[in-house]
Amino acid sequence: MFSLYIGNKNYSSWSLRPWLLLTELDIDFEEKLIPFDDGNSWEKFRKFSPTGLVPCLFDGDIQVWESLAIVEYLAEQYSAVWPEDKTARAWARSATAEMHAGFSAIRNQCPMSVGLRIKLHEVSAPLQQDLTRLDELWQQGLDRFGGPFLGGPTFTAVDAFFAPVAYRLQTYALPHAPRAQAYAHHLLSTQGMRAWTDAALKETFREPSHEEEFAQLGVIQKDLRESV
Ligand SMILES: N[C@@H](CCC(=O)N[C@@H](CS)C(=O)NCC(=O)O)C(=O)O
Repeated sequence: MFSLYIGNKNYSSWSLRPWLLLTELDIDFEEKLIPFDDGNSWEKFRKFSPTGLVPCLFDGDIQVWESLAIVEYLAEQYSAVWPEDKTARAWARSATAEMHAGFSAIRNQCPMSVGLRIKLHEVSAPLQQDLTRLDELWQQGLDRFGGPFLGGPTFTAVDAFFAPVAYRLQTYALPHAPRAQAYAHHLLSTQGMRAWTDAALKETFREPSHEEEFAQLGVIQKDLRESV
């Protein structure tokens, strides 16, 4: 059986990706949630991950780190990881790689918090550019492959990679096109995302550095997490 090491569900966007893929594809795995240590997790995480980062997957004694490598490792055993159609598969791999390496303004200026609702002080020009590209990319996938997922009728790795963005659009009420909104809503309503959301909202752990960052980014309007 697989073991997947992840961080706190409220914060850890990279952990969400392979966790959601395994969950939505109904692949059996053991979840190993190791809480962050407020910027000092490196030594603790190095015990199971060579980069000191989560996620990290074990398949027996085979260790796979980096979310994209985990997805490709799983794809060797489960064809449902990528869309069946060759064109959709090529598009999904490209969009997934773009998410993994790009969208840095969304990732850095809107860190993931499942439970907070924040009104940003400003939507910077780089953030607006990422949002414009996101609308374009999502619309393209949905139009070309017929939805309701980005690569066609089934949930695949490309949806898992954009799942944290669905949380970010919700948390920061980021401006986006109606089509993108409908897709984000659809993602948030999958059984896997509902399970992740429920668990994240139950977490009583708070990482001070993350919490401080949220408070600096804008006005916190709601905190839906269980109180500490
Ligand atoms: N490129 C890596 C990114 C992994 C990453 O940055 N993980 C964050 C959590 S979302 C982490 O482990 N941070 C350590 C910490 O905050 O102490 C991947 O794709 O897996």
